[in-house]
Amino acid sequence: MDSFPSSDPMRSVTQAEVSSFASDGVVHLPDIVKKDWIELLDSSLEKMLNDPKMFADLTALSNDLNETQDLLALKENEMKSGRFLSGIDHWKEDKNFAAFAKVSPLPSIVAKLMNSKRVYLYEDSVLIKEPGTTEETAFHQDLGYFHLTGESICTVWAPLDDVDSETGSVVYLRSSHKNKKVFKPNWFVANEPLPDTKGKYLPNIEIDDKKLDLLRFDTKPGDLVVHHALTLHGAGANSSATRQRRAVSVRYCGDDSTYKIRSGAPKKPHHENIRTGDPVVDHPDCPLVWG
Ligand SMILES: O=C(O)CCC(=O)C(=O)O
Repeated sequence: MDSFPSSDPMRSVTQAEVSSFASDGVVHLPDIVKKDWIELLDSSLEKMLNDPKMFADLTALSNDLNETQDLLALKENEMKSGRFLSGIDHWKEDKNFAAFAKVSPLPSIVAKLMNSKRVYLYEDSVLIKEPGTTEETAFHQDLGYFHLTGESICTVWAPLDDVDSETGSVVYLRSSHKNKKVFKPNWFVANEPLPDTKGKYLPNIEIDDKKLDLLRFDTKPGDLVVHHALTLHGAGANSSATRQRRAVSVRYCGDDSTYKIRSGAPKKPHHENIRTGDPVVDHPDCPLVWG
């Protein structure tokens, strides 16, 4: 039997943090998860990185989407820059990722922030920006990618390295979740929407727009940043020559969530048997992890 670190957080979520999540659509929770959990993810990630099938190279995708870049500049860029790598649903293959998503302190923290009796695991993602990655994460909203609707849907972003503006901290438009609009999901490294998607076009937001109320946090392993699925967010490039920036996002939904099949959004095999309006219930591909 595998034994994992405690499911208890290092400290309680405060009432002020619950209020910040509700009003800002995002909250930074410093020193809340034991480093042992992060070390488990670290060791799994190390192994996964040896297998190129585990991750999509978003730097290559960005180069494909950016038709204006000429070939010479592209070659130069490829030689100098690091890659933005992304993977999804590692919890289905890897026991450490599964434990982090299901039995770490995350489900109880999310239940408290969303004021939800039940919490279901929707998916996880890995987001790596190697030193010298020039790609920014384009501003987007998570809900447009999810076949879900409801108030209690969120993402927990867990850094595996110290992250700051130099290495690509995530930037959130304060209170943007209150707008309630669902925007078309984009390619993540370009503002262009995914084909066949419905909804409004995303506003064009620059990561350093001083006129907007943008929130960013310096974070370290053991911290979490939790954002509402309607909150607009993006992230900077990793301009450090030596520091990597790795993070794991885990996405959850709660009590009032129902399925909503969104045209053009990526589907998982179990979504084929689901119809809009079906309630989210415990399922091997969307398991109940709290309540
Ligand atoms: O880490 C990043 O670059 C972006 C993270 C993000 O957008 C997310 O997890 O929803």
